[in-house]
Amino acid sequence: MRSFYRPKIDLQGFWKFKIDNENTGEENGWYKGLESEDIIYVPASWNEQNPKWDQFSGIAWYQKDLFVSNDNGNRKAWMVFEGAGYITKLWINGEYGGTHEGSFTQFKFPIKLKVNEFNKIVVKIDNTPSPYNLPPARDLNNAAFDFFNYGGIHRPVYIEFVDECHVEDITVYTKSYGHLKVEILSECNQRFSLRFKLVDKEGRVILNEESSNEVFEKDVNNVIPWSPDNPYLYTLIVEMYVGGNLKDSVYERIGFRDVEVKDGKIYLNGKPIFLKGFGRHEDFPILGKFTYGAVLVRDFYLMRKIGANSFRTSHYPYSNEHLDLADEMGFLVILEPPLCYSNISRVMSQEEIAKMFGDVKYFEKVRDTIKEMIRQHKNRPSVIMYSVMNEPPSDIREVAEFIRREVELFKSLDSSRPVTFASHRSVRDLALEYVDVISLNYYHGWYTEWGDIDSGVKVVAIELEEIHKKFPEKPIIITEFGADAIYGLHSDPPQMWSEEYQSEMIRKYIEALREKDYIVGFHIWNFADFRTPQNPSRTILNRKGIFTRDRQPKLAAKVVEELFKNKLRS
Ligand code: BDP
Repeated sequence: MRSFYRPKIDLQGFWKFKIDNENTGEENGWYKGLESEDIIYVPASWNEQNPKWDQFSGIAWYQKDLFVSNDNGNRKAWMVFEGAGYITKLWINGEYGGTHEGSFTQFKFPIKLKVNEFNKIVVKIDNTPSPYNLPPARDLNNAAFDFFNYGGIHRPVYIEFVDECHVEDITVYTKSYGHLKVEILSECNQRFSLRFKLVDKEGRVILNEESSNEVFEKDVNNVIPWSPDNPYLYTLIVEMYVGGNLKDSVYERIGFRDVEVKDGKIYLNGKPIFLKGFGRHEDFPILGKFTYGAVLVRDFYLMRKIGANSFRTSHYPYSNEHLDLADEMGFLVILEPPLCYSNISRVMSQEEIAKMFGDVKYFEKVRDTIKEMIRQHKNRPSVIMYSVMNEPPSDIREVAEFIRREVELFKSLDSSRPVTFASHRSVRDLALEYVDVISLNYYHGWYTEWGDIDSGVKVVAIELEEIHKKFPEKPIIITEFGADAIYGLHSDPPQMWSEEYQSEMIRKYIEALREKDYIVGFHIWNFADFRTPQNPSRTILNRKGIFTRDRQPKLAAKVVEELFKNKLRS
């Protein structure tokens, strides 16, 4: 939900910064103001802004002094973080303002500001790895996930002012034929009325109706449906009035579309779709986990040029801007919460894993994060499916049961989208029965059968047949496959780590599997190289990108373009 109406103070810029190695900041009253000469930029992770902070994964403090010259008509204020963490704690003028856990979802704290004075905004960020964090890690280089554990205020922060009477949330449901249902969550202890406006791309107001009801339902005539070919967006504006006076105005960019899974296919607006695309990451030199708009534009044009129409938000919910662009440019998104367990056995034992996944408190923490994610992104036409997690150890009974409950939770929060999870347990997975679409990650030819792509592909083909036999009605997406290639490293014949090996592996997987009718998508791992923890199988970056970290093409980019455009269904 966004607003052009609510006054806002953007807190982007330079902040004071101080590392708290011993976690003594709170007892020493740092929340009243920091003594430090260090400067940091927000938004962006702290690590690469100064090589001294690069390997730091603990507690750090931020401070911004803000002169507020206008009380904005006595409005309430809150501070919005679009993403910071892992744990964020806020103080304003020495007064505690709230705590939030999780790096990749938006949250806000109500605040009180002094007018005509400087206000001290102090934020404590705790990015200490822990096995019970989402996702789990033991330390910087020993994590269950294969991406760098960046810390800080990664995404935009701002202060927003609202009237006592305001819209708290909007939920939009659409159907491609023009059905529109809007549910409003409001906060107001006076009588109010709402006005719903729908504006098309050309700026024509095609609907303008008043209602005192918080649920608004309507069939809109002659809508243009949203699809990758024509990602037509409408602007839905909701205004709130008390005694004829405008109190709030918020909007969403919406699309008319529906998603359905049946007879082994995924349908968008009644037509079967085939997903061609990538697992991605939010990762860029110096910025860390902040995705700068210009980089996103380059990425999306590169994806479009190559013939891609889809990606998964591996392995955490992406930023508002990232998904705004998917809505605008017509990409089909699988939205994933920050639940990634690929290397969990490096972090904990089998018993500890079973215990964690059986723990009620753990489920509640996961539930809260999922709720935040869905609340933030539920109105996006681009989000066609949820992936409830990545590579859980789902050959363990307790984990499979956890997934079953998670799927139930997703369905109860949003029954309009199908659900999947990215499995790397293949035929041994105990949770495939719970999902609408089966997603499989395969690295035969890289982590096993290394150096021998043909043998790797054979294993994949056999395992796929076995899974399909067991679940003939479920569509299957290959959500990860790929090989590392060091930019500029060539080899004839193709050998591991060369650009040729990477292109051959991608080509052979797609050529061998594309005829299988039950496969409804290929996501290559990964769109671009990205930074990882240090370990013996990584050279600073994971090199499975078909583009480098600064978005230059490797040999595979051309090969993938040919495959996506000419060898796969559209
Ligand atoms: C998969 C993970 C992904 C990794 C990838 C790899 O889902 O996060 O980066 O393997 O090893 O297991 O490259």
